[in-house]
Amino acid sequence: MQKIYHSLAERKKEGKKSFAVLIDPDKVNAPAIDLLVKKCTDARVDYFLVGGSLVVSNYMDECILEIKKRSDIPIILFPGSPSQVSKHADALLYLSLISGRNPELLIGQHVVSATAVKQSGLEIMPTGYMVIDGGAPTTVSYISNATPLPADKTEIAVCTAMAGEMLGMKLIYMDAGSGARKAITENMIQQVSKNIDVPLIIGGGITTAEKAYLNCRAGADMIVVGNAIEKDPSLIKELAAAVHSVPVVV
Ligand code: 1GP
Repeated sequence: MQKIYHSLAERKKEGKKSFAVLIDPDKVNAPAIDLLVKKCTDARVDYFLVGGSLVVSNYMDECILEIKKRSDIPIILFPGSPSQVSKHADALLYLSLISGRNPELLIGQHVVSATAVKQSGLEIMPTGYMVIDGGAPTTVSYISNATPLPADKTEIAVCTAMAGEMLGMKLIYMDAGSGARKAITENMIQQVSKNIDVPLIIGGGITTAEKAYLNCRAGADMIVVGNAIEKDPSLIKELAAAVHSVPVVV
């Protein structure tokens, strides 16, 4: 059953916004996970995303198990490569980099890893992944070998998201890249969200509760934050509160 997707779609229908904390397995250990999970549980974080454009440690499975030991918050994989598929998670963002023109990330790696992904038993959520220029090269822009979508070309973003949805993607994820200097503009979020019906995930360079709030007001259904929380875990509470305080508009 598509349990997690169902919850996301329902939340969107009800106009509820979600907050997800991105955990990079390279940057945590058990004590750090312990602290993080406590803070996320207290702040009523909706989802954990686990993964990254480049994960070099061998800590993926263990990291997920450590989180699971401590909380019921659903864990969604956000993999930079097929090697990051862990059966211990609850669901997988099955990413196709639709903003780029690198066939490997549109379909190539999916073919190579199809059997393993299917056998993982994970809930698969087909996701149109769009990397938006965040003002400086990010790991994702380098690793993907694909040009990010220009930050001011709103019409290209809209058409890309629409095409992704019509191709059958169940989610659209617009990402300025981890640690982006400039997060995605509210204008782009608003235009894209107006033109698609599937849930819209926004991440990359979000460092304040105000930005998270404005992004949701503009039409984001889920906000993802990684870097800012790694630097200051006390932000979790205010970010989650800001996202959850957005008035319901359906
Ligand atoms: C990156 O969208 C995520 O893929 C989160 O970005 O680390 O900048 O919050 P940050």
